[in-house]
Parts: sequence; structure tokens; C-alpha cells
Amino acid sequence: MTRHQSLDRRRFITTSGAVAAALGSSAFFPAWARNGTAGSTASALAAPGTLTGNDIALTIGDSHFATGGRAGHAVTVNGTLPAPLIRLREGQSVRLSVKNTLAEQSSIHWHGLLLPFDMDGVPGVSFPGIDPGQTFVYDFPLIQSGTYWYHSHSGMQEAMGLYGPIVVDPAGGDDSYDREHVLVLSDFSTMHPHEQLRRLKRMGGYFNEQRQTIAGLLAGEGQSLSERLEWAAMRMDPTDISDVTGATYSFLINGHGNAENWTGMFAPGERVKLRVINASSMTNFNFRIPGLSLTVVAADGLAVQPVETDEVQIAIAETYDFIVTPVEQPAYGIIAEAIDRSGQVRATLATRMGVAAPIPTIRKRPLLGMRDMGMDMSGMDMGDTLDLSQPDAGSMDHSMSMRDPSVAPGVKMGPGVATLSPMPADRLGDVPTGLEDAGHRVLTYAQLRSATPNPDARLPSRQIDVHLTANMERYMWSIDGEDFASGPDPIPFRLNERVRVNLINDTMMPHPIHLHGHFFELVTGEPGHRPRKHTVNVLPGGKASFDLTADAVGDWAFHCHMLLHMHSGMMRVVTVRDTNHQDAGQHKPGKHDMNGHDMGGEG
Ligand SMILES: [Cu+2]
Repeated sequence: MTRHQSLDRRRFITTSGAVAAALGSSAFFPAWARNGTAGSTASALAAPGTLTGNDIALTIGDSHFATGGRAGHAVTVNGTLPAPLIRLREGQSVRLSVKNTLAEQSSIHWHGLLLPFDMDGVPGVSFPGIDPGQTFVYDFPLIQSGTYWYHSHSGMQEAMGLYGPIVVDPAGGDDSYDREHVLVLSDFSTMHPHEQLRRLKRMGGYFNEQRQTIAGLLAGEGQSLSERLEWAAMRMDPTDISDVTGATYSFLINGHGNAENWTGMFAPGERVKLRVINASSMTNFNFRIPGLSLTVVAADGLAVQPVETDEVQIAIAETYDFIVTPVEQPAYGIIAEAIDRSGQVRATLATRMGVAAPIPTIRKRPLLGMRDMGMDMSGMDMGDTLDLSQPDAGSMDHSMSMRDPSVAPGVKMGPGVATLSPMPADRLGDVPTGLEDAGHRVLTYAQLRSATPNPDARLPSRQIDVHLTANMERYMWSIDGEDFASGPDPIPFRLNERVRVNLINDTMMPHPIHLHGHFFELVTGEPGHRPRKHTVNVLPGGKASFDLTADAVGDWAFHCHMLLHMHSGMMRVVTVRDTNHQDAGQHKPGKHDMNGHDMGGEG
């Protein structure tokens, strides 16, 4: 008998019944996301309202959503925000009938699921989209397990509430935890995303309320005056960490803001699994539970060798599974802090309703530095040309060295490319933005090791550079200098070829880059157990490399998961073709061909 089954089921039922009575019905939240949920256990995986089985019906529609005194229009699935929890089992097949009752086209993309490309749900890339009044039936087998999510891939619907969690239980069951909670992190604004975009185009820092003030400078806060003048000369703002901020967002956990304080139950000593999904449209979160160690057991749905830490920066579209074992306190605060520190949301793990832990104050806003500008200073003789602390170094030199086309021959230069990182550092081992001085353990990608051996041990046969480019002041975002709307060539892969992809961030913002239909291995640590992910957050000015086995035929979206960045052009199509069954001549290797790169020297 597993520990799950030995749990006192009667006590569970009593608890959840009492909570439901105390709260009344909560029509806008599915059961798993309601305040006071007991979560689920192995003997009761599917809490009421969870969608399971082989046939699942979803209806996309207009709704209304209110939180913390703000109310506005929302786009929801089956009337709830977040959308229903879909709980499936590895090895089953599922038919998902999605009806669109909106006045505009819609779609659902199953984020992280490996499936035939025409089931992937990206209008214009992998299927035509779901027109108003139409129903599309997705039908695919589940060949993996873990924590995933789903969201609209049409217009701005994702920002307006169209996202929900997916849990795929392993075929053989899992007795590594006693209780589980699903935590969906998100950001909600009553300002329509198109209006946000309009304001950002007018002024890149529109939502940044944390700029350095003259009064602050005189008081010795932030940068020194000379540093500040240097940054201004480069038209950069070191406080520019996020585009859309707490100035307009309400940050949510399971659709609940701070005032609502979403609470999930635990009993002392239980191993509680938290499946955390960052379903935000524009917010990367710092996630921590003061008083508890987080044991990371999965990243992007796939098991990793357990690693203990205190805080994890969860980029948009990433998922992490943590095991926590709360014992001493009756309540623990679950803190998700926007990385620019413009706001945070807390939820609670508690032994009973009505108890809460103190809320930590929001920490000081981070400032960007040289590494975020693509200048790797490690192991390098600085001289004086790049030393911003030397006033006589001259700002013109910096401006020029920040946009030297010779460092990125593949990038199409134009008004959409304001800067190129002159010396981008591999940042997979870096503590993420703003957590460098957290004073406790912070997870880095380099600490992640796959629990199972990587399936493809081959060295890549070629490599490509993919530049993440922007003109932040004009809110132009692109890949290799080309906006998706301008119709750039797809990035071609041959079926089953092994390619190293070097993502180079030429901007000063992090970009969570997502490849549909595949997992890739981050190039960090010894080969063999590298972390496999579907999304990687490329830190400002830095580099992140992954090895890809292009094993899924079709056309796949490849994009930044900041919704407004993707919408503004930071997206490409990746094609995977079986060249044995086609005219091989149609694929020009072109600029993506490996030329003189040595792939053998990794380690
Ligand atoms: Cu981006």
C-alpha cells in the first residue's frame, strides 16, 4: 500500500466539505483552483471539475473577471479563469472538442505536448484556426507524462485569460508524494493588450514606474551620475526589466490576487507536490516559499535529478514541479514576485483556512549591468574602452561597439536592430536577473540534470546562430533582425538531424524562447543527462545553446513567449522535413549551414 492510500480519506472529505460550505460556490473557479482546495492525492487524482477521459469538451467564450477591485473583460474556457484542469494518463488517447463562441478566430495550443504537428494549434502555421461558431476536434495520443498547460495562440486571447493546466500522470503511477496542488501563475490587466502595445510603441518604458529619479540620484540611490549619463547616452535604462508591469497588472495564483489569498491545504509531514506553471503573458516570476526548501523534481514536465533550492525564477511558459514537506508552521506564504519587483502575489499553504504567514516586503528593484548588455567581462583585460566607470572612455565608442554588424553576420540590419551584444556570455550557469544577491540558494539551469539519460547521444552535425533582436524604444522585436510579419524564410531542419542552436540575446530583456513539438537539451554540464526543455529563458545580453534532434515532421512555431514580443515579430517557423521522401534540392542550407564550426570540442 502506498502512502497515498493510507491517508485518512474521511478527514479529507470533512475538510473539503467544510471549506466549500464556508466559501459558498465559486462559479468562476474550477474546483482545483478554488480557495481552500485540498488538492489531489493518488487515490483521488481528479478533484471535481477536473476534465479527464478520452472525450473532453471545451468552449471558448467571452467572460467577465474581477480581482482585487479591478474588473474587466476576459476570454475563458468553460467560463473559468484559469481554464479547467485537464488530467490525462500517459498511453491514452484524447479527443478534445474545442468550440469557439467568440466573435473572432480562436485556437488552443497544448504547450509542451509531443503530438502530430496538425494538432499543435497554431493558426497559420499548423492548422487554419477555429472560426467563430466552429468546433475543432484535436485528437492525439499521450506519449509522455508531466506538468504542461494550454493556451490560445490567437491574437491577445492568452493575455485575457485563455490558459489552463494539463497534468499527464505516468502510466505506472507515482507514489513519490502524498498530496498535490496545481499553481497557475498569471498576470491580468483590465487594459486591453492592444492598448498596452499602443502605449509601449509610443514610449518603450511606458509601464516602468521604477525609473531613477533626480531626487533618488541626489540621495545616492541607484547608479552613480556618471554611470547614468553613460546609459542615457546609449539610450538604455538599467531599470528596464519588464515592459508591462504591476502598474497595470494584477498578478494571480490560480486566478486569485493578494486579497483573495488562494489557500491550498496540507497536513504536517506530507510530501506535497506543487506543479507550478507560469501562464503569464508578460511576467517572469521569482518563486519562493519562505521557511521551506523547494526540491525541484521536474522542469518543463520532465523529471530531473532532485535538487534543493530556495528560490526559482520561473520564466513565462516554463513549468516546474517541486516537492515541499511543510511541518512546523500552520501556514506558509507562496510568493511569486514579478522579476522587475513592480508587484508580487502571494498564496498560502495551510493546515486550515483562516491562517496565513507574514507577507515579505517586495525587494529592491534590480539594476541591469554589463553582462546584460552583452559584455562578458570574465577573464578579459578590460583596458579602458569598455569601462563605463571611466568618464573619459567616451560614450560614442560604447554606442558603436553595441551595434557592430560584424559580430552577427546573419542578422539583417535595419531600424529594428538597435543593439548587438558585442561579447555575449553563455548565461546558462548564471543566477537569473535580480537574484544575484538574494542571500539564499537560487536555481540555475546548470544545476538541472535529467533524471533519465538523454535519448540522443550524437554530437550535432552543424550549428546555427539565432539572434534575438529588438529596438526596444520603438517596441520592435524580431529574430535575426526580421519581423515575423515580413515573411522570413523558415528555419529548416532535416528529419532526425542533430543541430546545435545558439540563441544570442541582443537585447537587454530576458526572452523565454519556446520551440513547439520538441524537447531540446540545454548545453550545460557533461553530456548524457542534460536538462531537456521546451522553453529556455535567454538572459539579457547573453547566450543559451541547446542541442536539438529534429524528430517531429511538420511546421512548428518557434518564438519568444512574451506575448507582446511574439505579437510584434519575435517568431519564426521551424520546418522539419523527411528529405529522403522529397526533393532534397528544395532546402538550401544557406546561411544556416555549419561552416568551419568545430562541434567536437564541447564538454
Ligand atoms: Cu521576448
